[in-house]
Amino acid sequence: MHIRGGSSKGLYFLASDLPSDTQERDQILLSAIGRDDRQIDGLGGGDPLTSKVAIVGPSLRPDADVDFLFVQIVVGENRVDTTPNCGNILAGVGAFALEAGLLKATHPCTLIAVNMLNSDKLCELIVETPDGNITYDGDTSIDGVPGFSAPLICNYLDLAGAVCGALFPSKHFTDTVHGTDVTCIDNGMPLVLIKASDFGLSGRESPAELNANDELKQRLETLRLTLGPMMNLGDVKAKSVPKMCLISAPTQGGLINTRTFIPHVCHAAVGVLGAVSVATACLFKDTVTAGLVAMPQGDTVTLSVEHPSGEFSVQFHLDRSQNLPRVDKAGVVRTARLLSRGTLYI
Ligand code: NQM
Repeated sequence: MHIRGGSSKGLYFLASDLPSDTQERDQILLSAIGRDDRQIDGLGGGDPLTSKVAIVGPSLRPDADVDFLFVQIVVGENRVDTTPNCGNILAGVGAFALEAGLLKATHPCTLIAVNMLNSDKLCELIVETPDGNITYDGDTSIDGVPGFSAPLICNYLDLAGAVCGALFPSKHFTDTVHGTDVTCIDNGMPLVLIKASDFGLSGRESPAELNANDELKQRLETLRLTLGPMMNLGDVKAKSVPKMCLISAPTQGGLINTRTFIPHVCHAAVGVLGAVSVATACLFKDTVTAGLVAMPQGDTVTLSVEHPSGEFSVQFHLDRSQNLPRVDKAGVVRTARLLSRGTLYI
């Protein structure tokens, strides 16, 4: 099936329809999405946000309903990356599991526990299924997607260090690398935060403007390659993480403003887990967000992360019983839609 999940879209496969040999599997996925930068001979759209794959099957974990593996096809490089997860493609997993008959829907909603294989963490999806049938119609709008659809809730449990093994994998709130202050964080997505002003930018530039700035992209890549091993990710030359996020003060009443490189192209919006990781950094006073953000107070907080095409709100349930706050649950609202189902020729 071809499904829009949040502000991305991808091909969703039943795990049982793909070979278990990963090399053979990856060749099929590359042929399906496309191998060149325009992906002219496949179904991708030449953009990282439309070059994604979900592989879904029944879960062996007693506390999960389905297993989900996310695969990023790296545009124009004829290779795949399974290191990060993707919160947008995850949003379509509930629809796929129901449409494919992996699960039976209940009325009026269906709760689906997804085991995210990329990180071995759980996410609860709450999908609208009136009378036991999935509906895509509704009045919820998300930035980056035109129109309105049925809302679906994604509640992430225990994301800290999902990919890098620790929330602050470099063991510091702030590091200074090549003369630049950075915060390395992983609350679901490995991210490097840098103040836009450190590069002489306002942080309000358009993605097109930033994508045309070769000197900026070179400086970001130099930092990324140095920070990869410090974040327990090893050599990240061929990996799509860490993503690089330029931060600045909010301009629309939100918590913080962002421009995220994923990792070489500036995102038109912000990734789901990317937004969760940025918002998490804002809870700690010694990260590079200090001075830019009003520190969130309270145990349940809704935080708005501004991005080039609007804002993305995350709701955190915090445990403040220890010295430092801990995000117990991160909730986001997304929408998804089945675009097509059929036979793929490779
Ligand atoms: O951060 C883009 C997207 C994403 C990933 C990316 C995502 C996430 O917008 O959870 O959703 O960071 O490559 O789909």
